[in-house]
This record gives sequence, C-alpha cells and structure tokens, in this order.
Amino acid sequence: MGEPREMTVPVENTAQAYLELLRARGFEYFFGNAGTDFGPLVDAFAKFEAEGKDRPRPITVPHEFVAVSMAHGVTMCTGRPQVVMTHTIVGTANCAGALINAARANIPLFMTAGRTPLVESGLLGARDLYIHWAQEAYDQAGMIREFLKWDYELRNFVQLEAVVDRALSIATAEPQGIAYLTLPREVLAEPQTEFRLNAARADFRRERLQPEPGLLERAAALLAAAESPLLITTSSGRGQDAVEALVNLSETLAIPVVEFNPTHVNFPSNHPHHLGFDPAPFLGRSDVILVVESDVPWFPSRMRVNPQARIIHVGVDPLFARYPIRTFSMELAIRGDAATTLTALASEVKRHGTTQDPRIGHRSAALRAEHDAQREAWRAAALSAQGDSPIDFDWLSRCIGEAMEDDTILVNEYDLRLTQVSRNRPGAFFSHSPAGCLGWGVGAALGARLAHPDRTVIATVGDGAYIFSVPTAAHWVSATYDLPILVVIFNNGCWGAVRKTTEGLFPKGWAAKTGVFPLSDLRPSPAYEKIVEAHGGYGERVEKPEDVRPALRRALKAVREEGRQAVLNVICKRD
Ligand SMILES: Cc1ncc(C[n+]2csc(CCOP(=O)(O)OP(=O)(O)O)c2C)c(N)n1
Repeated sequence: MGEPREMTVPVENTAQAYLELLRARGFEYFFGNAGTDFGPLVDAFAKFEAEGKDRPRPITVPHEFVAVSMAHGVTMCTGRPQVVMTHTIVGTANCAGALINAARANIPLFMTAGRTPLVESGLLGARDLYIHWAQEAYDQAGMIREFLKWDYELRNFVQLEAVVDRALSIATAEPQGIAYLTLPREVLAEPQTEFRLNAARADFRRERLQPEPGLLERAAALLAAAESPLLITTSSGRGQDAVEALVNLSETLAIPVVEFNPTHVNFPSNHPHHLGFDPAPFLGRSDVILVVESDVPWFPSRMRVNPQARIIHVGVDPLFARYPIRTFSMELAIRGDAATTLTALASEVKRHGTTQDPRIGHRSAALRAEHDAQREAWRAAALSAQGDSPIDFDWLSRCIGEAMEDDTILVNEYDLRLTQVSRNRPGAFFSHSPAGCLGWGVGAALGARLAHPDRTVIATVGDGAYIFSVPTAAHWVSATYDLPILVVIFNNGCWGAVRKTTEGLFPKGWAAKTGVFPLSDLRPSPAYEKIVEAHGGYGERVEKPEDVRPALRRALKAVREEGRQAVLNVICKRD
C-alpha cells in the first residue's frame, strides 16, 4: 500500500462516493444483477457515464449465478479481486452455489448485495414497494455465512472507505475468500456534498506467506533422503509463478508430479516428470509424499498409501481448516505460499548435496520412461476410439487438445479427459471448484475472456453442466459485451457421474443389471446448438466422429475471425 494521498471528490450521495471509491481501488468491472435496491447506484453509474468515467464498467448479468462465476473467472486469470452486486435476499440466494464454488476455490471476492430499505417512511429511499417488507431477513448474510470470511452492513457514509477497505483486506488475505457487504438503499441514497478518500490505497494483492524455516529444513531433509519421493498437487498453480518453482523442485530431486483433480496448470503436462492424474499407482511405493495445495491428495477408501511413508503438506492453509473433516496423515504441515515454499525447498534440498547424488539421474530417466509409456497408452486409447459412434470422450478431448493454440485458455467443468490435452502454459487451464456446484464453466469462461480479450477461450462442459450454467443469461452476456467463446458440450444425454457412482456402489445392483438409472437421464436431448443461435452465435450438432475436427475448425473460425460465440453440441456415448 502506498503513502496516504488524500483526495476530495464532489458527490451528491453515498452511492456516488462508493463508485468513486471502487474506481480508486482499481476495480475494472462491476458485475450487477439489479433490483429496486439499486436505484442510487444506477443513477451514480449514469453520472459516471456522463462524466466519461469508464471504470468500474457496469456489466449487467441477467442471472446471479453467472455473475459470480464470471467474477470467479476474471480473478482466476488475473488474481485481482472483483466486485459483484445482487438484489437483497433473493439475489444472494440465487448465487449461493457460485459463492460456495468461489469460497472453496479461495477466490478473493468482494460480494455485495442491496438490502431492502430499513425504514418504512421518513428517509429518501424508504420502503415504497410491496416487496420491501417481505425481502427483509433477520440476517441476510446468514444464508451464506459459512462460506464467507467476513460480512457486514454499510450503516453510514462516514465509515464507507474503512468498511470497503476492510472487506478487501480480508478477502485478499490468505487463505483468500469472500467478503460480503450489504448496502441499504437509504444509506446509498443519502445526500452528500463531497467525499474524502485515500486515493493511494489502490491495490490489494495476494500476500506471500513465508514458510517457517525450521519446517522447511525438516522437509528438505526428508525429501533429500527419499528413495522414491512423490509430489501430488491440485492447485499449486493458482499463483502462476509456482509452476516454474515446481519444475525447479521436481528437477532438483527427480521427483514425479501427479496432478490429482487439477484446477490449474500446476506443472507442464509435457514435462518428463509429469506422471499423470492418478496417484494410486505410486502411493504404495513412495517413501516421502509431498502434498502441495491439494485438499484431497488421494481417496483413503480406494487407494492404499505406503504406511511407512513420511507425508508433508504445503499450502496457504494446509489443514483446510474450513472443511469439517479432512484427516490425511501429515508429519509436517507447512503454511506457505506455493511458489515461495517450493523455491525455498529446492535450495534447501540442494544443501543436502542432491546435485552430486547419482540416484537423481537414474530416477529422472525412469520417470521419463514412465511418462512416455503413459502418453503412449493415452494416445492409443483415443485412437482406438476415434471411429466410435456415438463419439468417445477421449477422442473428443484429443481433438480439442489438437485445436488449441499455445495461448488458448481451457475452462473445464468435469468432462474433458485431461490425458488427451497438453496443459503446459501457466494460466492456460482452469477447472471447477472443489465444491463442484454445477454450472460454473460457461460463466467462468466468459470471465476468462473478459480478462484476456486477445485469447481464445474454450469451455468444456457436460450437457448437465450446460443446463446448470443458465445458458440464456450466459449467451446474452457474451453477445452484449462482445465476449466470444467456444462452448463444447460433451452430450451423453445423462448425468453420467450419477450413473457411475450408482454402479460403483452397487456393481451388481438393480440399476447396473437393468441398465435403468432413474433420476439421471437427460433425454430427450434438446437441440442445444439452437440456444446460441438465438443469440447470434454459431451452433452445430456433431454426431460423427470424423466431423469433430472440422466442426471445431468451423466453430473456432466463428470465434476467432467473426467474433461470434459458438456452441458445439457433440453427441457422445455413455460410459
Ligand atoms: C448444483 C449441482 N447439482 C447437482 C450436482 C450433482 N452432480 C454432480 S456431477 C452431475 C452430473 C453432471 O452431468 P454432465 O455435466 O452432463 O456430466 P456427466 O456426468 O454426464 O459426465 C451431477 C448432477 C452438482 N454437482 N451440482
């Protein structure tokens, strides 16, 4: 934060002062889904427009779930917190799932909501509509408080700057999360003449938690002595500089990296030490396991870990303290920023003479061989299915991987097969929150495009996830704000995840035996590709496996050359 720099701006009311403050704090966008509580802000934005102030830019998002998912998408790409505002209790309720996603993904978010007017008469902004009584709750934030780091109500103008800065400080402090502020209409509408603020406090960055040196030394000693170390990560690439730090550590020790349910590019998938996405084959034979930013590094009920293994966890909150139960064994829990901790670990490990250790070279060669064999098997799986009709997920994923350019951003909600795409560049891949509230993918992809208007963004979603994404609202935003993205629907006509779990639980059960899986069918399958057409986009239904590549080319041409959003409705087989 810079030195205080007082400035005074003329304003007519608190809402105008609030916008001036958001502008001073560097907000580029204001994602809003308005209601009768927004009057003072709607008017303040009109004043901003008349004065040529283009930040924050108001973005109308006609469903709150999409608004929060978009904000999530911008932040996952840039690290910068976003502001969203919804309408009272009802708007807050509509985005609860997206807030749960953001909270569990440690997205710093300044979430705000109008509040129904407090008074029944006597103040500007007092209740004057039927809904103003029923839209009051005893505790508006209560419905989502478990997923917030902080909540408050703006009670007066005097506190405006202090309250907003406190919200931003708390949201951006590690572990990052959501600050929620309610804004009563009378407070926003209250007449003012001027607003004095500190214009220098414009930036709220992610702090870098420094690991405790004593713990680092112990971890380095364990790793340096390991015969068969293993590193598992899920989201260490949240800070994009952690990718290079992880490569450096992996090369220093010849430590294999498994990305389990990765939410980011954590480690380049073409690096010879990348050993795929399933830790199961390695857990039994590893003697030191380093878990970096992974809430679930393996499934204890399904995977056997070497009982002698020494286990180290690293992360900004290695205990995942907000999860009610999570008991992976840990000899050491190092609280620290991933990039900082991995870099420090690499240099600490070198003090143990690893550069001269002949085991490292042998291990690296063995890893390379295993890596190559994995890739060959994955390639063979896709090629063996390339003629299958309905289309195979592996084949579709492989074709998407081929169609990607170096800087394409892939936003995946469940169905893409990670084994079939190369994910190498930091920040080029994102996956859904560990909380998995469906519908995130399309909105997050729109946010990614907003953050990177010069890059191609592809969202891969199931037909189920697509329905949950509130397609009409998402496509409307895409068309209105010129955010062309490609959405590929892996359309298997069902909620495959529900079918698979049922089969897994009862392999010889009624559903598995009869092939009837009630409550998981999405047939008859509508012409999803027509929805985007209604918004001026490019839609295509793809049924034949040989059409996948040309269809991707056509859709990407629409996105890249014509600036139109596109949807490919790809008819896929059920697993
Ligand atoms: C809001 C919400 N409701 C329900 C679920 C439970 N759920 C998890 S995966 C899934 C099915 C997703 O279907 P689809 O996107 O078509 O992918 P598929 O499972 O067919 O591969 C469901 C319903 C969820 N995660 N989120």
